[in-house]
Amino acid sequence: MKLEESKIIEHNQDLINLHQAKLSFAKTIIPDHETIISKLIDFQIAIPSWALGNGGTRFGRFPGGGEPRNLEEKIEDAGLIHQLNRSGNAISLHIPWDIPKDYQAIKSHAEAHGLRFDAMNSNTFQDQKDQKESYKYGSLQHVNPAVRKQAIDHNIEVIRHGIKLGSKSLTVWLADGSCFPGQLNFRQAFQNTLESLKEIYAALPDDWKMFVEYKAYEPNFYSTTVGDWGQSLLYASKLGPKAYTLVDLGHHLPNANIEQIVSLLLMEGKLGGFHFNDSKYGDDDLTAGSIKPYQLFLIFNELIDGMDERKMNHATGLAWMIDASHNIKDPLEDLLQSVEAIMIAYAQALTVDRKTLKEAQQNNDVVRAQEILQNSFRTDIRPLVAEARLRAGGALDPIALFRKLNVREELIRERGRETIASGL
Ligand code: PSV
Ligand code: MN
Repeated sequence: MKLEESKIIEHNQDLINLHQAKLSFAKTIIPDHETIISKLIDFQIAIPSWALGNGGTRFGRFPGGGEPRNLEEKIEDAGLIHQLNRSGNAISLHIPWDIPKDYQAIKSHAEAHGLRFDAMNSNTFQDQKDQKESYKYGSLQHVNPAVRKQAIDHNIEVIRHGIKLGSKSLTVWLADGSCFPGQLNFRQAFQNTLESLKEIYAALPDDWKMFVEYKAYEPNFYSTTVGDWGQSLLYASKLGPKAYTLVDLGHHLPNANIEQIVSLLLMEGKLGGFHFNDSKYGDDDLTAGSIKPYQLFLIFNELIDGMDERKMNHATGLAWMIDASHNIKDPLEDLLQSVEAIMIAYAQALTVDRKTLKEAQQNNDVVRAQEILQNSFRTDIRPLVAEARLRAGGALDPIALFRKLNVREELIRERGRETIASGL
């Protein structure tokens, strides 16, 4: 399903007066607003194919209806989000859930929706039907070389799918670890994983990147073989220049200082990608910015600081993606909210007066430093975010338009109420 462009124009006309009033006030209090708007227009966040349906929890799943039934429909849904906000021009696929039947046709379908293919994701955390070896006790870390080989081959196959789609990166997230003390020899698990990753790395095309995603726990509850940023950085450093750490916001132990992690990874030139979501307790996969918006802002503050230091392009220097799951919200509305929260945090961080902040830091003026950050966080930047959307051809209020056009009802009519998105 595609929206008629005239509906977006009509919607914007209805809201334009109020928007202009808010914008002109924002412009009076935010210096450099034109630069911020143009950076916001450039900034794009990839949508994961597995977040377009209702994920549920291990206790139950409550389908919302009209969920995408195949890769084509997942692309259409990601395209819808992009049409509404013009900030999500890429989709990230998970193999084997999203294996295309016809690569050229899928590529053209994505192009027709203004999308390209972001990082490819492998899956060695589940056993697939007819799979020879089981991943019950790990994949790349496994004590049995046959299991490791199967997992390595799978990752290489994922790279091949990605090459045909024009993707440029592979994200490896491993569920590998142990549930009980004594189950695993930590050093052997690390070495096995490293050797396996080296074989995958060797299959990467020259212009590709490999992202090593870490996670503190779950599904293993005693140890995880890529459990934190230190371990991920070790793998990435040992692998070589095409390997980077990927930070998923939900993959830390409670109260971890993620902004500091981000800052140091950037300093080392080893931060590669991001999975945005939010959490209260663990890997809750909630809407970005819904629980800890100040943390999201502080993370962006470090991202901008570190990227500017290395002269990196904000839009293209790192792989930006949402990785969330929706239990009770409409997935498309939830993703629209996430993108909005990310854009707001990015825009707020762009307003930080870095020169004065540096002076405050040099003078140990703690109060001033806090004032600078909180001033940026508490300034209502939303009119600039809306203006960027408007100029890029999106809707001033994407969720309001999504509801007004009865998009979900239309999708249910087209696809049915009981559909299940392939994958999670
Ligand atoms: C694991 O929790 C994770 O964050 C990884 O990125 C996976 O690939 C994704 O979720 C989907 O299972
Ligand atoms: Mn993730």
